[in-house]
Amino acid sequence: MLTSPQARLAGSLAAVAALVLAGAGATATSAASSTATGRVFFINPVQSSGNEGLTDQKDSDAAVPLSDYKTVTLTNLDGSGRLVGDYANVVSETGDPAIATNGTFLYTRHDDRFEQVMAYYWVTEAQKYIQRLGFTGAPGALRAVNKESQDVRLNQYGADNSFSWDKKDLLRFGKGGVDDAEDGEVIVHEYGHAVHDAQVPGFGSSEEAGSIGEAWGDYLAVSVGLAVAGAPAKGVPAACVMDWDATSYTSTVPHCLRRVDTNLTVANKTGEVHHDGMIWSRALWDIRSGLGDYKANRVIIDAQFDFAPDTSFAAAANATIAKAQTMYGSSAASTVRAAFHARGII
Ligand SMILES: [Ca+2]
Ligand SMILES: [Ca+2]
Ligand SMILES: [Ca+2]
Ligand SMILES: [Ca+2]
Ligand SMILES: [Zn+2]
Repeated sequence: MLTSPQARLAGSLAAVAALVLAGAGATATSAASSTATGRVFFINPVQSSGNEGLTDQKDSDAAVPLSDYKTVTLTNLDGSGRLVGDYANVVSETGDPAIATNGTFLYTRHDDRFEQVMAYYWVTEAQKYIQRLGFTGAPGALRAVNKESQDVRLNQYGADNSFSWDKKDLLRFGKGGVDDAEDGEVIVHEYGHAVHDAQVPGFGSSEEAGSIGEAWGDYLAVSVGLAVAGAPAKGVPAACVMDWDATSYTSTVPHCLRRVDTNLTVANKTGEVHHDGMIWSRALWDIRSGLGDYKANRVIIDAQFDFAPDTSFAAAANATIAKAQTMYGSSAASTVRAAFHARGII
């Protein structure tokens, strides 16, 4: 059952500056092939364990059992021993930088280096997922999107959930409530802004475009989590966004900062981009249900190249329908049209 949008939005990410202004940044020129072992949340400990009773407890290790972590392979590292590679360049602004000892980055959540590992892993996995959809820039393939070593900064002294996307093609994660980079869905959401801006510089300059940006970040976070970490534990809705970060802000279960399966339509618009984004993200969720994640996400991402920086919902919906028609034909286009029509967008 859904809680009210207001309840879900209490303590939402309204302070996040979703302004996307910078260019796509430098393109990595050499393939980094080093790997290491890292310890992460997969994609967050609420989603992976099904335990909605987990709480931050002031960043204590005791708050989350070791069994809720997962040991993974960190790929595409440059071999320097730092968390720098083809798709992520992680910098700690305030804490010790994580440096591999014996090829391992094994920290727990009270250690600030844990969030650095999370940021490297989930940014890299998000880019690899996008490339598996075909967006590699190779001859005959779809265009690359943000295929570069994305700068990511961890700031452990930030008083608020100040992770933001600013003018410097930079992701920054703060520590309000649960440290933001302890939730892989927060990381991938922010990465979604970098993706959008790499596709259309300055994207998000109207309220509806800003809402599409928030929606896309939420939807990408859910998509990457399902693709990389698999189905959530029993009882955790797949459509729930930021299950772990939300435990600091929501009192109802399941803990979802937002969802991608609400029944909001344009009649419910409030003018707040995270709220209104749930209108768009539900349409994306329905397109995914109709076409399957592979086809849906190829259409959705490729269409985003055609969105104006200040697009309206309707113009972006029509561009997405046209893309579905081009890539997969009339039946797919009808599925996409129905998803947007159900939200009152067209
Ligand atoms: Ca970038
Ligand atoms: Ca932490
Ligand atoms: Ca937080
Ligand atoms: Ca989730
Ligand atoms: Zn955002």
